[in-house]
Amino acid sequence: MTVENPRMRLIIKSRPAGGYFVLHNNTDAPVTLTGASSIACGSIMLHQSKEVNGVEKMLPVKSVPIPAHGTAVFQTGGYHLMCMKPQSTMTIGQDVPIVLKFADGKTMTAQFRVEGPSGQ
Ligand SMILES: [Cu+2]
Repeated sequence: MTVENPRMRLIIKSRPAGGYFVLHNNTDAPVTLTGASSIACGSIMLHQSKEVNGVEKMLPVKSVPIPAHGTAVFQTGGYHLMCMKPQSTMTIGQDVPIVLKFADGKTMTAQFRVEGPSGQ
């Protein structure tokens, strides 16, 4: 498994921050992302943005499947991590560690770069 371009988008610290990345499954078996956690976030939810009756809504999802040799894209308007309570270490320009959790019990940690509202 590899994580490409991991980043958090911080609007203001009192609001949840979105986490975006591309997850590559380089193995011969499908894997399922079931959650994430971070000391920088309080808690993290898996979300999917969907248009419902012309309004974009964020819905919680239990898991995200990644096929063998496939990818899952976490981006604005789609799947993303939701850092519910950004902590003081969540500072623009810094990296924060995010632990990704999988259905088989394995975890991996990636350093997410914290960006401002416009992605700088
Ligand atoms: Cu969200």
